[in-house]
Amino acid sequence: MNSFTNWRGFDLSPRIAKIQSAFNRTPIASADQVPILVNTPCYFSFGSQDKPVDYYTNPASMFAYQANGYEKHLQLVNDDYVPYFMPWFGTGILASGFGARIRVPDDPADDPAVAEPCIKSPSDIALLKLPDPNRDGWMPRVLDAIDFAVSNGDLPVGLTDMQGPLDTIGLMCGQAQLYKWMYSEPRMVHDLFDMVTDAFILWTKIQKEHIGEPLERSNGLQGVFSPGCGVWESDDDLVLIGSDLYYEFVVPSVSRIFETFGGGSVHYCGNGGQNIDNLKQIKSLRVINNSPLGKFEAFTHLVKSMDHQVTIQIQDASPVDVAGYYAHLFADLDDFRGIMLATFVMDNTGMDNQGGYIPANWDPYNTANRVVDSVRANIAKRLSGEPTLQKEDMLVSVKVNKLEKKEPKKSLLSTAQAAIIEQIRQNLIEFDASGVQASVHSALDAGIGTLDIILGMAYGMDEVGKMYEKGDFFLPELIMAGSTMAAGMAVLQPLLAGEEGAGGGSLGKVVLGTVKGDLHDIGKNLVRMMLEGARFEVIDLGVDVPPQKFVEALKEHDAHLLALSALLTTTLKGMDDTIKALKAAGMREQVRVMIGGAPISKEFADQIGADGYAPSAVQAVGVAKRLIGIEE
Ligand code: B1M
Repeated sequence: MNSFTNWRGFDLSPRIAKIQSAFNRTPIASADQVPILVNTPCYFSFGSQDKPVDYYTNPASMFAYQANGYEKHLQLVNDDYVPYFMPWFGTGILASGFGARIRVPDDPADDPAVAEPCIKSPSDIALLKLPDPNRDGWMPRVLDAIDFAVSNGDLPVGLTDMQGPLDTIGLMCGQAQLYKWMYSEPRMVHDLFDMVTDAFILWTKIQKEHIGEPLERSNGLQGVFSPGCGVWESDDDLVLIGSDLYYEFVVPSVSRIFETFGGGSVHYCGNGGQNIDNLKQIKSLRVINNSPLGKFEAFTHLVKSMDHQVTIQIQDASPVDVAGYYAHLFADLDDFRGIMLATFVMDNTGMDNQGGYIPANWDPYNTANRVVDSVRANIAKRLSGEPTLQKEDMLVSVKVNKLEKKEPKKSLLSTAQAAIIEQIRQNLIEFDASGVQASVHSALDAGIGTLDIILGMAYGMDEVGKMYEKGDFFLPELIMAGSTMAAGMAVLQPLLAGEEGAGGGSLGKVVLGTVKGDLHDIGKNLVRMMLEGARFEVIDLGVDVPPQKFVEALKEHDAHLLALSALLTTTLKGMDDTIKALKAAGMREQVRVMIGGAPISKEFADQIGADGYAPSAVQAVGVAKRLIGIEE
């Protein structure tokens, strides 16, 4: 399907030419020259309402849904969209080839995703084999869908979802485990990256063989007709890790992939500012596909740092406040060379100006046209030197928090004892687990009480937490600090058990979990680590936990604190349902409920009658203590 310039009577050549010029980064003289591609209908299920029930089991159904939607789109929307068939089966395809189990959603408005990691310990890695795409995991489903579309359809066919090696290994190991191993087992993690990179390349080549396209070109990448490069990979987790780890483990692997396919596109959501210099190091990088998620300054910084060396695709969900969102997004840009809008409209969900998703009651095609008009109008203003924002709408620059220098508390410890506590703090912020254990032993030998030793570690944790909030540390460093603290606590555990009743033992039991329908657990695991570090006993029920399971666990463990996490707007309801289940079981009075996760706000917590809300894992400890009546 090489000369795809006309489809079902629509002339696509002017659109293709416009997209080609964005890939060539041709200077832009008028707003019309910036390609705007609005994906309606979305190929994924999140935020949709009418996906056929057999979407993931019947290639004919997936094809018909997409093709019919594109036809309607071409009739109704005034954008530059060029359709292709996206064989979409969720984000876990490559990981499933290595043995990760895919959770099949009950609800057609939900996407398949990896249910749990398949690598539990470093020794499992030695047993891994390169996947066989004709046999392993969900790879054969993708190939069947491609084969169906090639033989029976009238659309060009693109690659499936391509989570890159960083995300795929994160799904295989669990992100927290992976980040720990990056520090403690770097050789092993390098071997894993080599193997997953080989598998990624093999998997892409086989899809291309089935599609019948050359290595260095692709019909479509992530919903976008992409004449400029052969492959894409999602590096969503680059927002979670700092630049040293990304440089060491990811840059060589993605470079190898992109060199094999004549250039490629990296996708990530949100603010990846710490890794922009690393992105520039990736060989044959042609496109950055970013969902700014309302991080306007970060997006402007990305565009300016890239200095038109690559094409930049903006891939946010359509905002509810269409005019306001794009006025902010383009406020500080005046050169639109190589910029494309590649957004998507969900049937019943829109994005707020902070990147959170909220219910929307709209006609997607009409919304798509509003997006097109607003983007063109804002770009036209910037090209003619006009502001897109009134002065009062300008964003106030984000304040960078400086680390407070705390006055050391007056201590009853001798100078020698205080030096040991300082050593413990130092071991903790250097993630030195054996060092912290040795220092804890020295502290006990020097007659220091367990509570002072824990305070020394907690002070180090507090410092790490502040560096995380300031953006000097990232998720892996928080995880390393947590596991260093756990090593120190292991030395104290037998003594704490003896001190129970004297105030030295557990502060209380907490039942924790991510609510039904939601598989995100990175934040929840951080909350567990922080609570355990603060001496709570945590009963972690994992992810996708139905309300009744929370109720049963609270009864079984005689726990009075319930901590709920959620990352998807669509699963927030699970928190409300869980509180209702507590009421139905007659337990609401005895149990305090705290909630958290990126889409949660204090208002939402109040609305569903939760007792506490914490915006971060660090703050979760304070909230938990307050709820059980401990003032800090
Ligand atoms: Co998903 N994902 N994801 N994802 N993912 C987001 C969250 C998203 C914002 C990306 C986007 O918009 N493009 C979006 C959600 C939008 C929304 O609803 N608001 C999204 C989506 C849509 C999806 C899928 C639906 C995509 C699809 O398949 N179509 C799908 C859903 C699967 C499912 O759950 N059913 C999906 C899948 C995945 C992966 C499996 C690939 C992976 C998850 C891996 C895992 O968790 N094991 C994943 C990831 C990694 C992300 C991003 C990249 C990172 C999320 C994260 O872990 N952040 C995210 C995009 C982004 O943020 N750039 C995205 C770091 C973590 C430390 O933060 O969890 O907020 P967070 O926790 C914080 C605080 O919120 C707080 O403490 C933590 C640390 O301070 N906190 C609490 C959390 N819980 C708390 C509880 C408390 C107190 C504080 O008290 C009890």
